[in-house]
Amino acid sequence: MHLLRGLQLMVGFSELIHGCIQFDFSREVSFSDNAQVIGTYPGSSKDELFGICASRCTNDIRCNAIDICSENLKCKLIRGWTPLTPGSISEGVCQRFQMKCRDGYFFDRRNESCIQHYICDFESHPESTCFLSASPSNIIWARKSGPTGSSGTGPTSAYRGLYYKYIETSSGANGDKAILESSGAFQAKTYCLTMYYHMYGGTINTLTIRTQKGNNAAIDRWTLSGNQGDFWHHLSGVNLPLDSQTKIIIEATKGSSYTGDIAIDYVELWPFACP
Ligand SMILES: [Ca+2]
Repeated sequence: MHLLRGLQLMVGFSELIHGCIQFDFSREVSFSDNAQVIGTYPGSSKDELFGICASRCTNDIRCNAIDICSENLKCKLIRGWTPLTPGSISEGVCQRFQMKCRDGYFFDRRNESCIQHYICDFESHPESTCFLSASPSNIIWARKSGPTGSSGTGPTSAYRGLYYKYIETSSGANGDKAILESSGAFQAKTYCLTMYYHMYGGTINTLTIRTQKGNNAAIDRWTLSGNQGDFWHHLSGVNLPLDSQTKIIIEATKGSSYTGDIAIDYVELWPFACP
């Protein structure tokens, strides 16, 4: 704790460079583990070593871990290190700390840096990592924890965390729509959207993901209708060609009765095509 707090103060100025703000302890390693060392620096205490190497690592795009070594009081910058099973080895005289990206970023090994990754987990509102906001529509995507208000429809809990978004179908008309839209501008390339959806009930209508460029007609990218059972399902990936003028739309359509609650959780948007 003590070390991490000191580190965050030391590297705070550089967090915007790669979106990284902390190094988490991973395991102990041997001082002679030199395979991917790209720099070794001396210091007078472990705290000082932490500050020296964390700051250098954050500013070196090749670096993604640091070793703090009691032997000879040195710290090391580690390149491209793949996390192993956390734990100790007996000869460990260095503590290895893996670079972590701040919320909304993930470590892209190909480019060896933190790149932006959107997540809508609905655990807070507003949510800084989320790319979706409400759009004027007949009914709303409501944020909810626990079961929905009706039996025989909707989830009993979130897929992840406590909160999810859903459409409440106890009021409104058949065919009413709830719409979430992306609010920012994207780079011109194909993104991959993944999410969890819950479509349980006798009058489930339709969930649709589409893209729309400016005022052009929207294009359906994925759509599903009808009762899918009382489960959270994983949508493993939908390719979305985006650019600065193209938005993402997630639309749920109400069915004929109150047993049509449709829910989503943990929507992620990755800055590359689906694998
Ligand atoms: Ca959630």
